[in-house]
Parts: sequence; structure tokens; C-alpha cells
Amino acid sequence: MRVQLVWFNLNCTPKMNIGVSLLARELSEAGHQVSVLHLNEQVGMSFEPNEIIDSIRQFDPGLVALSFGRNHLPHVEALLPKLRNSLPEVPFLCGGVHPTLFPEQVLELDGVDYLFIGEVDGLLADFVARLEQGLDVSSLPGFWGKRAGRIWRNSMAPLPDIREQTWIDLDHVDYGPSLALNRGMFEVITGRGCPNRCSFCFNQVLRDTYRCRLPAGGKSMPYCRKRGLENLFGEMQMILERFGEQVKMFSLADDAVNFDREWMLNFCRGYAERFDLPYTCNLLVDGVDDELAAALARSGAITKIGVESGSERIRTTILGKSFDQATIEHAIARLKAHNVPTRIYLMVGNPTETRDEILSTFRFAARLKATSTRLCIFYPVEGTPIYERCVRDSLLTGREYENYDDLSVLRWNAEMALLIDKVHLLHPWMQNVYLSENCGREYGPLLGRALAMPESEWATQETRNWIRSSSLALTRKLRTQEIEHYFNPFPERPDVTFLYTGEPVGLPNADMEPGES
Ligand code: B12
Ligand code: SF4
Repeated sequence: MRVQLVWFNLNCTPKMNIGVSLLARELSEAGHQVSVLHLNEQVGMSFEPNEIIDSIRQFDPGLVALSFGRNHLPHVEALLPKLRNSLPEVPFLCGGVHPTLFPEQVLELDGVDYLFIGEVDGLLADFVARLEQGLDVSSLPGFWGKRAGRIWRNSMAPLPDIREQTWIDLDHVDYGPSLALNRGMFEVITGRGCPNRCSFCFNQVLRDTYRCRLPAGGKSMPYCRKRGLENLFGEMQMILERFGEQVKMFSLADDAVNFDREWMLNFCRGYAERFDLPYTCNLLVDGVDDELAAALARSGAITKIGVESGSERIRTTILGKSFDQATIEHAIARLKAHNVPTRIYLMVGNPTETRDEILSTFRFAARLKATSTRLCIFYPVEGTPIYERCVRDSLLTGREYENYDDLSVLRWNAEMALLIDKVHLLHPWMQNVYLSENCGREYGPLLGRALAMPESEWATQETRNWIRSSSLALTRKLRTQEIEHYFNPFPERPDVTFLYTGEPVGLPNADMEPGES
């Protein structure tokens, strides 16, 4: 059968979804013809329904399979009825994170015929073959459907064993443009799941969904799984053979790479033997000691850590993070002792957060002195416990969002709303005032002036220009005096900062001269 896969990646980092790519390969290996449509303004097709429909019609599919998350639900809702009109005979199948968490809502959408809940590895090709042969598909585990006036909802299929995971598809997915735009960073996934239960993350929801929807209570396969190392290294080798020096580093896209310590140590050992390329990974701070830090260092790891807040109340009580300040400090100290670059993720605008708690986040970040920081604005994803809390406490404005860099979608008083907006641009300065006496002297007056601005003055292009030019002038001055400070090398990414220490950082774009981008 001819299968059109569609990945919704609009107005987000231009990257192909790993799940869609491996499904493309599974289908083509099973003898189906596959086309992958990457909806993204920079590397694929932008959201022009007529062009999308033309492109799909040209491929003449027997099935259209769409993959999307919550942030693209409005696009899916807008596109599907039009697609249905143009291709009345072709069935539509939905899958991915959002259809898994909200199957009832997705099944109701105008134009949806089938959906799949959960991980479909090893099951999609059979579904497609049965459709092609006109056989019944209404009893296949994990698949839901509504056809000819009938609706069916099957229990989830057991979680797949991913030790021998299908490799991504380099033939049907054009990775070249996104590889270039992502500065040579190639994403691979080494496992699935996370053992933690943060209130804002889909992991605990997904794990609970599996428990309640699997007939055997979800016991057949653990939720947290890692791939076999040979399987993973083989895929990485394939990527390097195809793209050679265009690949500057791998990014291990897993939510939490090190929940299985033995696996992690073996990965570091094996990776260091085979590859001479840095890689980034999301690291859990629990259990980071000298042995692990040394192994990460030897294998070229650049670690990313979800610190989120400097306030213990926000991090543990509101966000449900399982670790305290001391554990974070210990982990980062061990990583630094072994020269492993660290990026910390911070989040502001959390429910019930106060001005002092926001400031404490930057005080804590300055104490941690990570190589880099990234700031996100809190967004409650539908279905998570914190979303339920936001609804219960009437905290939501109803504004839609597209990515974590958007403005807050929570209701705030005018003063807090303005502060959160300011923090988004000023966070390098906010860290710098706490970083050292020298830095505080330089950044304190600038920050004081910016924080005191009324909204009318803040929201002007003149103020934006002033922030940019002051940042550039100051970072040049402090570099000359060899004073450590955080700086932001690219205006289009105000969420990212790097620590200037006089030594090369070795992360993409971090070693540019100020003003070079
Ligand atoms: C890597 C990653 C990214 C990468 C790459 C894009 C991507 N999603 O692959 C980047 C950094 C670009 C990214 C960006 C964003 N992400 Co992201 N991302 C992930 C992450 C960590 C891994 C995804 C992955 O590769 N999983 C492994 C593959 C094998 O699994 P899979 O993608 O789920 O696919 C399987 C099934 O879902 C299913 N399936 C998938 N598609 C389809 C289609 C059909 C037809 C069928 C039948 C089945 C099916 O089968 C696949 C194989 O079993 C997930 C968390 C997670 N663990 O899943 C978050 C996650 C998907 N991201 C999330 C979010 C919120 C975002 C952003 C909105 C963040 C932002 N910038 O503001 C953007 C949106 C990106 C976009 N849609 O364009 C949320 C989504 C929540 C939701 N309910 O929608 C997640 C779940 C994380 C979270 N914190 O909750 N992301
Ligand atoms: S540690 Fe990260 S991946 Fe794990 S539950 Fe918390 S936010 Fe999600």
C-alpha cells in the first residue's frame, strides 16, 4: 500500500520525529511505498493546507498517517476536514503522544478513521497490510476506529521490546537540511521512559495510561527500557556513513538517559571505543558520582539537567521533582570536576510562583555555574497533573501556545506578568548579578533599570535594542578583563546563555565573538 506519513513540526525546532522515521522504515521494509511529509517552515512544507493537500494527492496514498503532539492539535483540526473532502476514499490514521493521551478527543475529530494509542513498533505494517487486503482491523490491539457507523476501542498493545529497535529511515526522510540548521547535531534515541513522576511531564501519565489500559495491568514489559548497545551503535554508524563530517555531534534525545546505571556505563565505554564525536544527553542527577562523571567525560558527553527552580517549594511541591538542591549541587560539582560540560534547564512562571522564588532560581543558577543555561516559560501540557491543578485553580487564560519560549499561558497580576516577560530576555543579566562581585557591579545597574521600567517603556523596539547593545558592550568589556559572566551569542535564541570563562566552551555557537551571529 502507498502510505503517506505526516509529521507536524510547525514553528518548532526543525527536526524529524524519530518515531515517524522508524515507522517509515518498518513500512518500506514490509514492502509498502512510503512518503514522509515534514510540516515545518524551514525544512519542509509550511502550513498551507492547499499545498499540503496537493502534495498528498500527488503521492496518491491508500492511507494517510498523521503524527502530532498537543501543540499542533489546532492545525490537525483545521487540515483534516479539508483533506477528507479532497480524498474522500482514503482512510486517516492518527498516532503519537497526543492521540495516546487523548484518544477520545482525537477519535471525535472530523476526518479521523483510526488511531493508535501507545508505541506501535512492529504493529503498523500488519495493520496496513490488512487494510490493503480489505481484512478486518477492528480487533487489533492498540487500534481504535470509527468506520461505517461503528466505533471500536481496543486495549493497548504491550510495550514493545526495543533492544533491537528498527533504525531510522535515511531514504524516505531528508535529514540534510535539518542537520545543517541544527548545526550538525543528529538526534538518536537510546531508550524510552523515565522513572520519575514530575507533575508537568507526560511520563507518569503515559505510564499510568499503560497500566490502566493494558489487559494484564502493564506488567508484561517495564515502562523504562534501553536499546541494545550493538543495535544503537549500528544505527549511529549508519548515520555517520551517510552524512560523514556533516555530523558534528549526536544528541541522545531520551528524556532521561541514565536511569539504568550499568547500561550507561557500558554505553560510555562502548561509545568512546567506537566514536570520536561529542554527544548531548539529558541526565538525571540521582546517582551522579565520580565513576559516572569520569565515564561521561571520556566518552565526550555534554550533559543537560532539568534543575527547573531554585525554590525548593516550586521544584518539589509544585513541579514534583524528586531531588533537592544538595543532590543537584553534588552532581554538577562531580561533572565539573571531570570537565563534563553542563547545561541546566530553568523554568519560570510556575503556578503560584512569587517574585522572590523567581529571583532565587537565578541565585541558585549562579551558584551552580553551569556551562550553559536554558530558560523556559512554564506551560501545562493537557493531561498532566499540573494541568489539572491549573484548571481547578482557574489559572489558565485559554491562550494557545506553540512552544516553551512563548509567553506564559497562566493568569498573573500585571506586575508578575511583566516580570515573567522581562525575565525571558534578561535572564543572562539576572544570573550575572549573583555570579560575582565584579559581575554584580556591572550588571546590577542595568538590571535595576530594566526591572523598574513600566510596560509602556519595556515593550518598545528601543528597549530591545538597548538590551542587545548593552549586553554586547558589556560582554566585550568583561572578556577583555577576563571576568566570568553569562552571555547570549544569538539574538534569535534569547532562552540560551553560555558562561564565558576565557576557555573555549566547545558547544555549537558558544565560542563566537559577541555580535558575530
Ligand atoms: C526528541 C523530542 C523532541 C525533539 C524532536 C521532535 C520529536 N518530538 O521527536 C524536539 C527537540 C524538536 C522536540 C520539540 C518539541 N517537543 Co518534544 N519530545 C521529544 C522526546 C524527548 C522524545 C521523542 C521520541 O523520539 N520518542 C521516541 C519515539 C520512538 O517515540 P514516539 O515519538 O512517541 O513515537 C512512537 C509512538 O508515539 C507512535 N507514533 C508516533 N507517531 C505516530 C503516528 C502514527 C500514525 C502511529 C500509528 C503511531 C505513531 O509510534 C512511535 C513508535 O512506537 C519526547 C518525550 C518522549 N519520551 O517521547 C518529547 C515530547 C514529545 N515533546 C513534547 C513537547 C511539548 C515538545 C515541544 C512542544 C517543546 C517546545 N519546543 O515547546 C516541541 C514540539 C515539537 C514538534 N512537535 O514539532 C512533549 C509532547 C507533549 C504532548 N502532549 O504533546 C513530549 C511528550 C515531552 C513532554 N515533556 O511531555 N521534542
Ligand atoms: S525527570 Fe524529566 S523526563 Fe523524568 S518525569 Fe521528570 S521531567 Fe519527565
